Order: sequence, then C-alpha cells, then structure tokens
Amino acid sequence: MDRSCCAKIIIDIYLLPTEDKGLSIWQAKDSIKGVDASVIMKRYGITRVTAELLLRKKFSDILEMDAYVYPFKSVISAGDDIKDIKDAAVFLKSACADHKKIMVIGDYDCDGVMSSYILIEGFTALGAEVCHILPDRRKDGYGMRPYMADKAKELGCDIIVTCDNGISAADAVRHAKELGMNVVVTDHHEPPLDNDLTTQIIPPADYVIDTKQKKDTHKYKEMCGAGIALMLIQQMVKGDKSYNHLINQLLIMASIATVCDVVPLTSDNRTLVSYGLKTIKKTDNTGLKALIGCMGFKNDISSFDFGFRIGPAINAAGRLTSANDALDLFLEKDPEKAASLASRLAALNDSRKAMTVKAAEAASAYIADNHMEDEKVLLIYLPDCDEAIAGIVAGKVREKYYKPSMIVVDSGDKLKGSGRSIPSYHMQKELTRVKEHLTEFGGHALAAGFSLKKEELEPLHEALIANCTLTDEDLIERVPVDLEFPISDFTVQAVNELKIFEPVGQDNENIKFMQRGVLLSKIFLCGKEKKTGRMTIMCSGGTYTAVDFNVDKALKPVIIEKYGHKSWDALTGYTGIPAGLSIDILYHPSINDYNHNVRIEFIIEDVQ
Ligand SMILES: [Mn+2]
Repeated sequence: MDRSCCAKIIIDIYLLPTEDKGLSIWQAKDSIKGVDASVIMKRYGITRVTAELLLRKKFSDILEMDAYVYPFKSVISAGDDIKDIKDAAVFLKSACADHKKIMVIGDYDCDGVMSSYILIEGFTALGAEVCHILPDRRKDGYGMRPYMADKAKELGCDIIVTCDNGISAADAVRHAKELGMNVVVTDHHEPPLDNDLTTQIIPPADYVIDTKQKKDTHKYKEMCGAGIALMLIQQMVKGDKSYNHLINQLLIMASIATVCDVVPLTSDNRTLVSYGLKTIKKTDNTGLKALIGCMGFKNDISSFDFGFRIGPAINAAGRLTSANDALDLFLEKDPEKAASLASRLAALNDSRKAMTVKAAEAASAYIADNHMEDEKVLLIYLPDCDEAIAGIVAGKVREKYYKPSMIVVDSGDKLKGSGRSIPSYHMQKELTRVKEHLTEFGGHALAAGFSLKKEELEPLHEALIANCTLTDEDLIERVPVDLEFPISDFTVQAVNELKIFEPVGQDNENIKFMQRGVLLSKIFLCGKEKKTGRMTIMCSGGTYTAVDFNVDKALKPVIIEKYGHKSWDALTGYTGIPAGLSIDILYHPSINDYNHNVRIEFIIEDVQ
C-alpha cells in the first residue's frame, strides 16, 4: 500500500505516434516536499490516496487547501476593492430608484447572455426600466459599436452598461458620452494596448469595472463576465437581506457562464460553481427549468453538463440564429413558451453538432489531400464551413493533431479565420508577424480570429510555415498524471472521496491515475458505433472491469502498434485470446451501482 506515498514520481515515457493521434507524454505531478500525507489524512479524515492527491495540487498554504476541501465554508469575495465598483453601485442604485432607463449591451456567447440576464434582472428588481442589445456575430461582430449608442439614445436611455465586453470599445463609449449618456463598462477581458505595447487603453466611461486593468488591485483576476456582473449587483443590494434570494438565483446563472467561458475553476470561481451546481435544481427561472427538463438529466448535474450540454445549447443560438433566442428563454415567465424555446435551442445545438462533425471530417480530408501531415502549423481552407463554427472546428483539429490549427472560411467576398493553439505557439503574436497578409486580427495565446482577402490565403500559408519555429518536442502533448496508483488498492470509500476534487474544469482537471503492466483478456465492443470497449483486466493478482469510451482513439491503435492486428482481432473476437498482452493505462475509478450492486469500474483515458 505504501507504494502510493512515494514523494516524487517522474514518468517520461514516449507514446509512439499512431495514425489518428498526436504525440503525448504522461507527466507526473510533483508532491509538495516536506509535508507528510498522514497530517493531511488526519486533518480531513481521508484515505492516503486522497491526501497524496491534495499534496499534488499547487496550494500555497493550508488555508488554501482548507478552502478547496470545504468550498461551502468559504465566502466568495464581495469585491469591495475592485476599481470603480462601489461608486458605480451607488450611481446605478440611485438611477434604478429614479426609474431611469438603462441599456444593457452584452455578447452573443453563453457568458454574454448570462451577464446580460444578471444585469437586466438586477436593475429591474431595483426599479429601472431596462432594454438590451446582444450583438449579432455576423452583422455586428464582437463588442459595443457606436451605432448601438445611437440606438440607446433613440430609445430614450439615460445610461449604458456593458457586460462581457466594452473594455476595447473606446470609440463607441466616447460616442455614447458625446450623446449625453452615462456609461458603465463591466468586463473581464484584457484592455487593448497602445502602440508602445505596454500602456493600456481604457475607454472614457464614467465607471470602468474590469479586474484586468493595471490600476485594479483586486487579488483574484479570473472571474468571467457574468461573475463581474453578479458582483456589481451584489454591491448594489449590499446590506439589504431582502435581495438574498435574488442574488442566489443570479449566482446559478453566473456559475453556468463560469464553466462555459473556460475561466480557471480556482478560488472564488470554484466556490461559485460549487454553489451553482448544488442549487441549480432549485432555480426559479422558468427558462432554465425548461432547458434542464428537455435535456433529461438522469443524475446530479455536473460541471461537465454545464460545459458540454447546457452551455453549448445556449451558445448554439448565438452561432446559428441569434443570442436573443437564448436570452429570451431566460426572460420568459410562461412555462409552455419556455418549453418550446428550450427545445428550439436543443434542436439548434443538434444541428450545430452535425455541422461540426462534417466540417471536422472535411478538415482531415483537406490535410490528406494537400499532403500537410508534416506541417507544424495547420491552415485549413473550408469554403463551405459556417463561420460561426470555425473556432469549434479548429479546436477539434487541434485536439486530433496537437498542432496549432486555423480554419479559414468564405465570408462574403473575403475570408475569415479562427484558430486554436497549443502552449508553445502564441497565436496572437504569430499573427502579428504575418499581419501584412491580414485585414483584421485579434486574440490571445491559445485562440485568435482574423480576416483576409482571398488572394492572401496562399501567401499567409507560406508565411506561417516559414516563420514557424516549433520543434518536434513542442508538438508532444504533456498529459499530467496525478498519481501512479495500483488499481487493486482502491476502496469504495477512496473512490467516493474523489468528489472532493469536483467540480472539475479548467485548471482543476479530472484526476488521472496511472497503472503499469495491466494484462488484457477479452474486450467487448459495444455502443452504436462499436467504439466503447468493456474489458476484463488483470493486475496484482486480481481481475477488474475497465471501460474505454473511445477505443479508436488510443486502445486500438496502441494494441495494433504493439502486438499487431491479429491480437486486436483475437481480443475483440474472443477467439484464442493471446496471453500476456500488457499495457500501461491512464485511468480514473468510478462507482457503478447498477441494480444496487456497488462495484468499482476503471475508466481508461489513455494507454501506452
Ligand atoms: Mn466572457
């Protein structure tokens, strides 16, 4: 058993390249040196394996570990020290009390919709008359535009409040000020930089609430747009307990956006999401209830469901029709109307998924047809791909090949591109180096967007290849391994304790264990496409059940690579199963209580 408490494990095993997969290395995490796991076991009353895992999270002190283990005992910061938030709250509170007309300007993604919803509900509850604009992805593009200020003026608004955008809308904000309106910017994006690349350009609003401003001293900088919007409303109702219920309801919306905007699930964000998951089934929101209802969740809702089911349905509106379809759902009070709006979002998401699969296949075909297998940066031209899904498709290509990937599509008479990158390739900086071929570009290290003239496509491709300094080493994915731990040592208690690490998400990934030298016997292929492999594995003298939900991704190619096609056919055809076929697995344990028969199963994430 004490194999689990060795202080440091270094695993440096290269996984051989396979047809359908980029290279990867399993990389063990270090434990905090000089801390005995038994101290942690006693402190929280947990088993050794859980204590060892906690020691591998990068906590700076024991209080931070306490807050992680007990998120419901920690209090989300009120954000009193966020620049401008208190003054803006006083100003907006009195405007609401005077029944002023406020224009909320949001964004077309899940964070933009949820932050708009939070401000609309909050301001309305405090007495204001509220209208809103969510930009259209195709027609308006991202962020507040000067003509939106004109629209607000036309509608008789006294105040504009932005959310999840606005920090880079200096021109539009100036225009609104010239029209005589007050402007409050709430955002969580980096302010744009001046030509010296160090001075931040801050829009000339009355109040600018954005923790990424250099002048902001609030410690935690990672909230999403909806998190910032929630903090503003909290400041406005501070000290009045009659608004507690409203805040708890708005918090559920902010927690969904926090997962879907892929901000780190650390500190306040993790606490916020923990509360949201715990209370979502008690939501008062008719639209959210309808959306949950039409998705038919069997078990408790998890952060995975936020990120992969609820969020994508909200995003699908902004991609395929209008983000207003999602916001309207959350503003709808009639259950029947809400149910029909919700099923419309679910249907939109289904067509978005089908479009994505088709475009990802076209991307792979493009790479093969153009013999781009050896290119280290992938620039893929898919004229028929919808520009609203180009980013998702780039993400799929990046996942498959582990290379910086850009999808270029036709948009009117020009081209638009969207890219997703890997840690060793700063996409926004690399685009700056080829900007003579682009008409517009923006983004950050791991994602970017751009547009260009049709005749610049091939020159852009050549320039990207010529500038690329990525090495073979850079193109090997580092997969973090939390702990090398023997399958045979898991108890039901230890598996249940892993709930401590939830909710999982960005910067707080699913715990991954490793076991070397697992012996394979038979593999049953099941599921519609025969991609799920249920198998019996043997190690340390015991027999266990393991499941691989996508055998095509690793199990099949690795077994074929190591032992040949015949062995794979024998393992899956149950005829003369070859003895002694051994693999190393990356896995996590899970409880299967089918028919109240509690068993531990091991979910395989990767093999080598
Ligand atoms: Mn956002």
